[in-house]
Amino acid sequence: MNQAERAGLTQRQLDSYWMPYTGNREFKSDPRIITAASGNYLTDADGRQILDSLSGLWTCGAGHSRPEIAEAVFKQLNKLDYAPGFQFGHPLAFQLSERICDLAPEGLNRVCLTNSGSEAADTATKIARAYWRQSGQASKTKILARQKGYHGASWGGISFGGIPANRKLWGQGLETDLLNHTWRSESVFSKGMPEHGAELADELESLIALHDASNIAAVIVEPFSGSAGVIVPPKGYLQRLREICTKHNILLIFDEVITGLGRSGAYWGAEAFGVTPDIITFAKQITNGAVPLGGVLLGEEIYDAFMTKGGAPHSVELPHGFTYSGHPVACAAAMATLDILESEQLIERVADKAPEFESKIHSLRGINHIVDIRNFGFAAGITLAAKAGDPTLRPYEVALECWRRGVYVRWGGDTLQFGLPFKIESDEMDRIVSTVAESIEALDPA
Ligand code: PXG
Ligand code: PLP
Repeated sequence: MNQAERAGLTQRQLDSYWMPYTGNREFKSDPRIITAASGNYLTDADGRQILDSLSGLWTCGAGHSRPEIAEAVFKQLNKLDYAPGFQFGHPLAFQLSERICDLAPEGLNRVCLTNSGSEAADTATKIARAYWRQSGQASKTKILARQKGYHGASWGGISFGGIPANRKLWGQGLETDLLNHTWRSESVFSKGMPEHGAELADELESLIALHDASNIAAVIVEPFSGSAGVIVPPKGYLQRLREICTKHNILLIFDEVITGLGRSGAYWGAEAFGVTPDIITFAKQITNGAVPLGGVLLGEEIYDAFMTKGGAPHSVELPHGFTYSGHPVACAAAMATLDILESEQLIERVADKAPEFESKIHSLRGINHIVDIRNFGFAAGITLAAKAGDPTLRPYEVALECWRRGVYVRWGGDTLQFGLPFKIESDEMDRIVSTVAESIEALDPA
């Protein structure tokens, strides 16, 4: 019996679902089925308790199945299950937006709500293009981004995303160009931000020279690249991007779907890295993963460009939105999540414990096949040497061995990725680190 059978699933059920970003053939040959989760642990179909080293998919920092969120969601469903968000409103969407603005870096004081990080990236870049058009500069349409960047799976995200495997199947997307990523072989095993490499940002000047600022709407980057395996920017790099964008009148967008809401040891990567963009996108941790919700934060200068050019007063200034934008149940989950982050001081906790995590994860240096370790806040990535000419094989094998040993570790490309639960205990950190070491050793005994 495999886990699907033990979970009561039929082969037809297993076959019916085309799983996202999954090796469906491999998965269905030996399914890994999660049936419950609580705190820092997942429960699988065998009833095993599995330590969650990625907080779901970077989503559940406050721990799984929080009763406060469940209660808020249940109450909301009974009171107002849904309200049309186009031309009508409900209180929670406004209250949540104000609260996010209160937490935002100075100057970012307007919020759009979406259902996911992909929609947030689409929304942010659509607003950037429309903003320039509203401002009489309609030729500013190109979106610049960065190699190894991840901005979701919709047409926007795959057009300006920089992970090769996510692009190759789809053909032509939007007009974009990509900066180089900031991973450098000289900087391997850097703790936190690499000392050197700020000058990599100067490549933006070359791309601007090539395309001309009059054709560029925005630059979108993750403060640190998450999906690519936690690639942390060199000291001074983001400051330099900010200066160049300001100099050339190009909007700077930080995609904070992973770095936002605590993961960086601050509410925003912008705060942790000391650089304020023009637009921030967020998702994931905003509801602790319990209900889909994302959004975009921007300043009133952008908002006002639409309000003052919107035509007749009853006309729609931004013809954009989703059926579920600002869904009351998602807003209720977000309010409960922000309550928890504040009352349990979880972001302060991440900042306090990040140095402990840094030293523990870097203690893996020297283990066979580990060729780089990177970290920031409660995030880390480990690069493993290619096996049999395939860079993706070893991370997959190691992560599955970790799963067998009771620790959920995310693999992607040539990396293992960690996004610790904010309430992780020291012995649980130790267990993650020792399980990775033992798994590598077990697969390939010296
Ligand atoms: N931007 C960033 C920076 C992200 O990390 C998205 C946008 C898209 O969000 P949605 O909600 O549409 O998936 C993401 C999502 C991983 C992993 O293992 C990362 C994401 C999703 C799934 C897995 O690193 N990031
Ligand atoms: N497709 C059709 C036919 C629709 O009517 C709608 C929304 O009304 C959509 C797609 C978009 O759905 P959503 O607003 O949930 O993104």
